[in-house]
Amino acid sequence: MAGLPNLDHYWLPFTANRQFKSMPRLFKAAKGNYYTTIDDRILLDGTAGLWCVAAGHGREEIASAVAHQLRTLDYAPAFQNSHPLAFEAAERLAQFMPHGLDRIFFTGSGSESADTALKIALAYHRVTGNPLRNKLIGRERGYHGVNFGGLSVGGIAGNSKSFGNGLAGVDHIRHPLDISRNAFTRGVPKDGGVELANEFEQRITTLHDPATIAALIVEPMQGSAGVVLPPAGYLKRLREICDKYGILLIFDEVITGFGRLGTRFGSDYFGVVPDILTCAKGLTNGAVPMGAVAVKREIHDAFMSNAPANAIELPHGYTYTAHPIACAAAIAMNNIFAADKLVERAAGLGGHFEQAAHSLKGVPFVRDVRNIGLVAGIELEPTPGKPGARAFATYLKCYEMGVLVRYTGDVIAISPPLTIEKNEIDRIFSCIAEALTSIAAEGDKGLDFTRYLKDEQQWVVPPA
Ligand code: PXG
Repeated sequence: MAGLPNLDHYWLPFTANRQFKSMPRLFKAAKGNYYTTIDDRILLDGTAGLWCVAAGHGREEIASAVAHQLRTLDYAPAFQNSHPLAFEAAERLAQFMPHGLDRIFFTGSGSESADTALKIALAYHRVTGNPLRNKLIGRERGYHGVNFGGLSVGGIAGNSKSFGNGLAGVDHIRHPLDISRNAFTRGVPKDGGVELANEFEQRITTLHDPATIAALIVEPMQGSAGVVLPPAGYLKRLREICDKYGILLIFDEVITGFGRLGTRFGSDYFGVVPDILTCAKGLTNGAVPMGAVAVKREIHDAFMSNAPANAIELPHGYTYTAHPIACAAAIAMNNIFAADKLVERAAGLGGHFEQAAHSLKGVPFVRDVRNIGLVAGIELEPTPGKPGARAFATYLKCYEMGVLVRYTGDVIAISPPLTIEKNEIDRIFSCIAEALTSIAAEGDKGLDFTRYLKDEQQWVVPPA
């Protein structure tokens, strides 16, 4: 067993730091669909890291491309200069994108992609002579990262309430989750999509002048806020309303991109093409931080033809835009998608995955199972006064049993690498069933997190 590092200095993101440091969960290696922890547990990765390791861990193709690039060109200035891999990565990504989204702006993350997309939308209207189109619409329960733009159009109060007022001129439409009507639906709910989308039109016409709306941003499937699926027809109707009023439609595909739904993008799954599409995560298999914004050619060209000659068309970008290492990883990942037929693989596993996920119906506390592609959300009855406690206990019990699951609120979210095998899918869901059954049997004791991971707790070096 490896010793614990000094835990004092690192401030973990989106983590209960004090609790974490009382029971640290540290990974030291990963290969294929498995992690190894520093106390040599082997964990089946039910979450593809954080939805990002689509091709499984430790891909040699990515490692060698990155190592080679580091030794050849470690960095090139991103502004006013560039390097060939930036163009090659953009070309490959454009070819992978839904038809028409073939102009690519690179970023360093999903959050940067969201803010970049919002800025492109606002600047597009300005450059095409509509500067009054400057309101942005998001959705309840939407997650578009943590920067101020994405936070403002996002719809999770817990993420934004500590940080002031955010952007002005932002509104939100309703989220589509309706458990009372749709619990245990397999795939997308069949009914209500058009009516729900019509609420967007109703809202912008009664509360705003639609001619003041720059863009609507939605995730085709809401991942972070608990796997919320759009009912049939919903996204198509949003597209129609955007077209009717000249509003840009942005799909945030940070989670739904790169095969997660059994198609390359959520756009392909739903047959709806946005004007702007953001992605990150699976773009490099999570191996190197990178995000991208794909833009319709007409939008890009409007900047090129309307800005004065020799002027910077879009005053936006990052030191690490199209970083050579990230581009090398993205190109290697693009090769893997083709060589391993990963999207087709994910599509082929969808039926088995759905069956396994829905086997949880009837297991203690399970009030809904939602699934699409290789994503499942298992919503639990919350413990009165202790929101999230059951899901946290389930996560810890699964960890003890050798399966990594993710929880958000009272929803367990499963999103394995697309390289997952059928027997591994079965193991993930049977482990969750076993965890919930034992938590139910243990009552309050089952929710006492200090009982879990005793081994790790022993590593904590007592203060001198
Ligand atoms: N948009 C969407 C739709 C996302 O899901 C981001 C933007 C931000 O990406 P970055 O790279 O800035 O983190 C995300 C990120 C979870 C979970 O468990 C989800 C995300 C990140 C971490 C955990 O649901 N999504």
